[in-house]
Amino acid sequence: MAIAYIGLGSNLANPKQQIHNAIKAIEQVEKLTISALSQLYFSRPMGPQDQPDYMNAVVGVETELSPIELLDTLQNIEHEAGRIRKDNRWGPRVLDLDILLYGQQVINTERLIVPHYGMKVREFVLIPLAEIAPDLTLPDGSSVSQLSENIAHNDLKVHSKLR
Ligand code: ROI
Repeated sequence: MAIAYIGLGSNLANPKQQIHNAIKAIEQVEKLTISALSQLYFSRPMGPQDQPDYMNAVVGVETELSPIELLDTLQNIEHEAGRIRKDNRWGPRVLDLDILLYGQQVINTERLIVPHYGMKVREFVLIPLAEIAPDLTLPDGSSVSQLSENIAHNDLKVHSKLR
């Protein structure tokens, strides 16, 4: 069993509903149990500014799935939500589910890079992650709370509780 953290993001097609639906979908997966759920955050787009604001959240899961099985599972959920994979990389998206961390594993393959390459500079990842796992450290030894305290908030706000 491993503990993994998943970042959720949406800025199209009713983002709040997308995040709620994604959490329900994650809960339905066998071999995957949600153990922690951040609040729902409102965030300004990182990257091109000519796109809607985002809703973001982070969940902690206990899983028997391997990292690649977890990736396949999350991509299926994105697909079900109507995500089109070839959407341009920094453009708006219906649903984005990123594996942020998988235990303390470092993975560098074509399909999967863990820890998520952008997580240390994204307030919409670090702040919800620090909310649910303040004592967590990354494989490189950096502290999630410390990273989150030192990052610009860029207008990040709690929008509502997810439960
Ligand atoms: N910006 C915000 N605020 N939240 C996201 O989830 C997000 N995801 C992305 C890019 C386009 C980098 N910008 C984002 O993929």
